[in-house]
Order: sequence, then C-alpha cells, then structure tokens
Amino acid sequence: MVLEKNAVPDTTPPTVDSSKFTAVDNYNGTQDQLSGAAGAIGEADATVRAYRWTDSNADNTVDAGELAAAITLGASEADGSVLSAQIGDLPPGSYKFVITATDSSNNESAKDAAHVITLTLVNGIQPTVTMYTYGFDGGGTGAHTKQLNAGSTAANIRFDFFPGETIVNGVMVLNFEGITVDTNDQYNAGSWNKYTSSQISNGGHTVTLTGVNRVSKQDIAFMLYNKVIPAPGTYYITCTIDADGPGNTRTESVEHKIAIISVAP
Ligand SMILES: [Ca+2]
Ligand SMILES: [Ca+2]
Ligand SMILES: [Ca+2]
Ligand SMILES: [Ca+2]
Repeated sequence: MVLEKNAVPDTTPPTVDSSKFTAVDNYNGTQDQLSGAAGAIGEADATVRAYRWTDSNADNTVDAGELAAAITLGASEADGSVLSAQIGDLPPGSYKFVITATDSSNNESAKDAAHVITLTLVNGIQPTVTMYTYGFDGGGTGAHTKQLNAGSTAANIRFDFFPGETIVNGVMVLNFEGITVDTNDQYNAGSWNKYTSSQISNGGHTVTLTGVNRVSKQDIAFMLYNKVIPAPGTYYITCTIDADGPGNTRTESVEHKIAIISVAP
C-alpha cells in the first residue's frame, strides 16, 4: 500500500499574458473575436474571461464599477493558447479588456491594469465585394485591355462587369478617360437601354446607374459606338459599385479598371 498525503491546496491563479491576445476585426454585422497565442495562460483548462474596461476616472487603474460583465472566452489549451471567441459586434473604436484565467480550484487571476489588452477596431460597414470579373468582349474570358489605333473610329467597344455579390437597388459609377459617352451608347442590366442624359455627367466622362438589381456573377454589359480613339496612350474605364446603393449595409467597392490602349497606327 502506497501512502499519499493529501495534495497541497492550489491557491495560485494561472498567469495571464494579455499581450499574447489579438483580435479579429470584423465588419459590422459580424461579431469581433479575441484569441490568445501559446503561453497566453499559465495553466491548461483554465476558464478564460474578458471584461470590458472603461477607465471612467482615467487613472489607469481598474476601479470598482469600471468592468462590464464577463465574456467567457473558453478554456485554455495545453500550450496556454485560447481559441477564437466572440466578444460582440463592436463598431470601430478603441476598447480595453481585462483578461483573467480561473483554475479548477476557482482561483481567478487579478483584474488589474497589468492584464489589459487594448483593441483598435477599424472595420465598419463592409465595402461591396470586389467584382467577379470585368473585361472587354465578353467579360468572363475578356481581357482587361483592348488595343486600338489612335485616330481610328471604333464602330463598337463592348465590356462587361460581373458583380461579386448580389446587387439590390445598387449604384454603379463609371469613369471614362479619353473618350466620352453619349445617349447613343447603351448598357444592359437586365435589358439594353440607351443612356439618358441624366445618367451622363462630367462632359460625358462619367456615367451613373442607379436602381441596379443583379445577382452575383450576373452580367452588366456596356456598348460604346463610333468612338474616335485618342492619341497613343492608356485610357482607363474605371467603375465602382455600391451593392445596396443608398442602403447602409454596404459601401462602394474598390475601383475596378480596364484600359483602352491607343497605339500609333
Ligand atoms: Ca492554480
Ligand atoms: Ca480607473
Ligand atoms: Ca466590428
Ligand atoms: Ca450603400
């Protein structure tokens, strides 16, 4: 028979290295997340919590009443890491959280300023998802450049934009360098239409389409007629699209570019 003493009670809380925590900064509508790298917590299987801290009296000390309710992040892994856990759908801003770990003997580490992580979140409304494809002569397989002779008249120039997400009441803005758009030119976001003068601005260099409805990867086609190709150079046709137009769950996409390359004949 082996004699064993009762183990000494565990009265030591796990160590916490708050500098090993990092955030995943998600766009509005998706919860932001916090995770800890290896060594973040000094014991395995500790319950890890985050308390949002508002330093109301600005003394850099965690005082009574300054911590919000605990958010349980989960249990520490064998290497002291903590898997990603949700911390709420936080708008852009700076946030402080006190991180604690509680072992199986219910020893919780200190809720003090030495165990704070400061998060700077910047992602607000999500931009419209980048296009699926944008190009000349069919788009899906089309090129991003089209070479034409300077001074020639191109009977027609076609390009197509395939959105990367569903567009509902969307707004699309195109800018044309070197050539101008007029009311003989057409677009197709469901059927072919000539531009109205109200859609054309900036001396024919800008077209604005409103009320665009397309599902993801559904073609928006453009035809230009009888354009005189300008002096040799590169002339971009850029576009942006806002998937919900004036709606506020998307902002406009990054700018997409294709180019007419004018060459000396
Ligand atoms: Ca312990
Ligand atoms: Ca304080
Ligand atoms: Ca967020
Ligand atoms: Ca919008």
